[in-house]
Amino acid sequence: HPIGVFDSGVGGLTVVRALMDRLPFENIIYFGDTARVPYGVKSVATIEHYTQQIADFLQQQDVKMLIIACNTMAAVAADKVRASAKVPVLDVIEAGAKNAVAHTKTGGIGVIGTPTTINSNAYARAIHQLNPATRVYSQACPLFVPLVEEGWLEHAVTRLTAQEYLKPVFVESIDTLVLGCTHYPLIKPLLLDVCGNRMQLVDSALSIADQTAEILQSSGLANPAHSMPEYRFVVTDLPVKFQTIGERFLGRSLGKIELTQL
Ligand code: DGN
Repeated sequence: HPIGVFDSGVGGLTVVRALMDRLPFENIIYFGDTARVPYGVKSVATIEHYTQQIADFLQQQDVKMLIIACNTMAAVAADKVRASAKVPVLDVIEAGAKNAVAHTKTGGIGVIGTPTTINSNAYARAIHQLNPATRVYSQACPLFVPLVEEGWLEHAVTRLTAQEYLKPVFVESIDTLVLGCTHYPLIKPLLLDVCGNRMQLVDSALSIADQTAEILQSSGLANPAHSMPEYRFVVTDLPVKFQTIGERFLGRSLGKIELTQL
C-alpha cells in the first residue's frame, strides 16, 4: 500500500522529495489540487471541504497512511480529516512544531507561512502545547509562494521581500525559524542569509519525513528493504508550467502525471 501525500498544488512535492530520500522503499501517491490552488486565501469552510474530498479520494486508492503536506490545509482541516480517516494521518504542522521545540535554546520561535496558516494560529497552538514556556512570533509571507514558483530563488526581488518580512525586531527575538509553507525550503539559503547564518531553520518537509519513518517502523507498516518503489502523481489540472515547476520542487523527473476530477 502506498503513502498518500496531498497538497493544494505543486508545493507538497518538497514533502515527497524528503520522503523519497528518507524512505526509498516506500510507494507514494501524490495528489495536487492544481485546479483549485491557491488555498492560502480561501475560507476555512471551503478548505475543509476540498481537503476532505482529497482524503476520501486517496483512501479509495488504498493508502496506508495520509500525509497532509500543505500547511494551509493542515492549519484548518487536519482535525476534520483525522476524525473521519481510517488510516493514520500525519501533518506538517505537528511535525514542524515538534522539531522547533526540540531545537530552540532561547525559547523564541518564529513561524512564517501563508496568511491562512498564520491567521489560524495552528503553529503557535501546537508549539505551546508541547512547551508552554516558548514565545512564538508569526509572520505571514504571501509573496514567497509566487516568487518561488517563478523560480526566483536567489533573485534580488526575493531578497528584498525577505528583508521586508523578516525585519530585525522579528529575527532578533528568535533562534529558530519554522518554514511553515511547502514552498519555503527552496529559498532556504536566501532565508538563512537574511536571518544570519546562526538561525536554526526548521524544514517541515524533513520533519514530517522523520516522523513518517518512525511511525512506519513502530507500526510494522514499512515496506521491506530493497522493494522497487512506485510513484504516482495525480493532479486536478495540468497547468503549462506544472512539469517544470514540479521537477524543481521534487529535484528529479516527475514521469507520467495523471489527471483526475473530484
Ligand atoms: N501548499 C501551501 C502551503 O504549504 O501553505 C502553499 C500554496 C497555497 O496554497 N497557497
